[in-house]
Amino acid sequence: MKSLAILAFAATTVLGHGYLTIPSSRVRKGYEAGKDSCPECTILEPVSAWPDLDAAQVGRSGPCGYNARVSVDYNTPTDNYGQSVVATYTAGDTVSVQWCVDNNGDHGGMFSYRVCQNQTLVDLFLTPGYTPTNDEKQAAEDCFEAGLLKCTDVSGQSCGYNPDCTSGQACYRNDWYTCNAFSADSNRACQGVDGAALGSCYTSIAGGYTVTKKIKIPNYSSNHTLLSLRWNSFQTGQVYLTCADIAITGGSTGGSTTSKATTLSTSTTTKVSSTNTVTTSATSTSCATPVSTVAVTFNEIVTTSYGQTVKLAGSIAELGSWSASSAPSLSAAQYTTSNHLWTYTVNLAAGTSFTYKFISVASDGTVTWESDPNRSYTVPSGCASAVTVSNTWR
Ligand SMILES: [Cu+2]
Repeated sequence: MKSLAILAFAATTVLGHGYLTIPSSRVRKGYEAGKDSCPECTILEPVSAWPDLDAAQVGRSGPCGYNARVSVDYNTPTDNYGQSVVATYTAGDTVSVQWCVDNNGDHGGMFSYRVCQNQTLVDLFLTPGYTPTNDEKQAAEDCFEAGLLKCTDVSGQSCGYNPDCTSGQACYRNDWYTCNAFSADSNRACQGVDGAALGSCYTSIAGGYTVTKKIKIPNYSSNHTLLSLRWNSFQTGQVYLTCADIAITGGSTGGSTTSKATTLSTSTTTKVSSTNTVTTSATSTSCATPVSTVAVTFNEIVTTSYGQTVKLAGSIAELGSWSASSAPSLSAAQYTTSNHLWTYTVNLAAGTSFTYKFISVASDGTVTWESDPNRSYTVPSGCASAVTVSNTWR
């Protein structure tokens, strides 16, 4: 491991961004408590954010976000947020929600609100002091994606397509919410949703604009769950994830609301099975003409020195059936001093599930495996013929 170091993306060159403000997100409460000086800087990067809105794996950001500027993981409840709800909604009701976009970082794109109806998974994010693993964060994210609160579920709300997206692209969908054209002369990008005045909400960099939409609360009950906002940037390889602690009453499909006392003991025993279950179920077909083969691009951020090779070993034959010598090599063609990116694209049958790890092979042949646990992935069975899976060496 001497020759490898995880690359830290210390700073982003693009200023400004956004976060969930109504209901009050953990990020907003962290800012209000003085724990976060840049609430709009909770960013997942660098990832493939466009045009496939679901392609990016969430990594340490999870569904609640990680702010690398201030090193705060919002997936972990603290005294300032996460231990009580900020709003109680009634199942089936239509309510207004809002996020705030910074004037210097209005990257356009699309956004979605989601509720994960698997209380066991959500409880991992409600346990004070507990930081979910990256696999738990991804399992939860898959559950949130499956729990999309569709724009089109709100009667009377007009749901448009993004002007920067063309028919046939994965972003061409109106169940997500869309910002206006990135280069529009007026009402441009996300500011264009409300057309609100500068400073209508707080951001630390250049002042913010509100972005307001209506969501329909799902038919679900929980005395403590999470509403997550995911904004995929059009301009940059960035995704913004924030969440708010909410309650939902009156739902008929009632999720069992695990008490705090039992959360810790159950969560530790259900991690692996819940990860696998959710990953599989989240890839169910939702497409008129599903593709049979998907070009899966694996991105791995890993700092290497001259002579090193990075390979992708996994449980399926295409990835060498766990044999380091048979595992395919990644390409360093896109590796730069500022972006330590290795990539590999492989055609896999839709629906294929497998586990994998990246390995590093030194010039003398010494093999270094990533740390446990194995990564897992299921090739989506949908319309997308190409997807990107983004990872960072661990
Ligand atoms: Cu930005």
